[in-house]
Amino acid sequence: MKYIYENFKVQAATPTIGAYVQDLDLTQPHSPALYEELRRALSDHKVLFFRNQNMSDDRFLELGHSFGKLEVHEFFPCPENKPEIQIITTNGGRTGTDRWHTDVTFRPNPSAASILRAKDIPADGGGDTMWLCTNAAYNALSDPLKTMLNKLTAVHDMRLGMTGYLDPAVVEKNARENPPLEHPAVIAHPITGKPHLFVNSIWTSGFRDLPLEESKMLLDFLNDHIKRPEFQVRLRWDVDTIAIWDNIATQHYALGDYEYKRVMNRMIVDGVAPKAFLAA
Ligand SMILES: O=C(O)CCC(=O)C(=O)O
Ligand SMILES: [Fe+2]
Repeated sequence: MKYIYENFKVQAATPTIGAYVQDLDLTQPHSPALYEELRRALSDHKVLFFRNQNMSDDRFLELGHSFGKLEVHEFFPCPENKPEIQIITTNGGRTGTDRWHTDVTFRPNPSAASILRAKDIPADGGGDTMWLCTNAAYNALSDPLKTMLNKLTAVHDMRLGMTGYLDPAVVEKNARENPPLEHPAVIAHPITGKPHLFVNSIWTSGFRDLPLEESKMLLDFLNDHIKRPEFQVRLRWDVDTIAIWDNIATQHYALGDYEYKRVMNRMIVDGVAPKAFLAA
């Protein structure tokens, strides 16, 4: 489908997910109408990519605030007086984000969106990020399976994804503060109303009302099903590339195929409690 935008050009990366936003200079301030159009482009394409945006932290914050209230994170370092910007440094290998996931689904209100800017990316490649569309993954299922999933509730458990990646004492503390909780297995997107499969490989422990064996079988199937390349897009980063993703509409995977310092700046937009696509 072709969408019309007034303030910038949008080049779809795939028919399903991802788009490059062109003819837009984010180093300059912009009108509320332009940011509104950017939010529409995000709804249309689920992930937006911007190249060569050598913007100040103030402009970066303006971009973040235009998508909603920004999370303040105590865990990561930040630029001085800008606690909404997280500085995330990794060295490749098993970072934990090299697994398909939607961010923080163990929270009652998982993030609505994330904004990531590459600050230091060596020229040799590696450290790409991939996204997949959870609406396309849902739509590709058979009607009988959709009907079943529409009625199921999934359990999300922070301990599951963190164990083995963080110090056991840190896992314990975090798990105590975030006990397991439930979300519908298929949610209605809060903006578009479309159905999205809402289970992922690192936080979802199973389905509340299924016996263990059936729960495991179904979850394993879904976590395999979502990996079809037709649902995915892949971004090669350059310094000052920015990606904005709709967290509820997607899963992502950060490749660990590099051995250098990779530095990113990140902002997280607060979300709402996911609602079932079909009320039981
Ligand atoms: O570093 C990346 O490319 C993404 C890492 C990730 O999972 C996140 O920022 O939520
Ligand atoms: Fe993530």
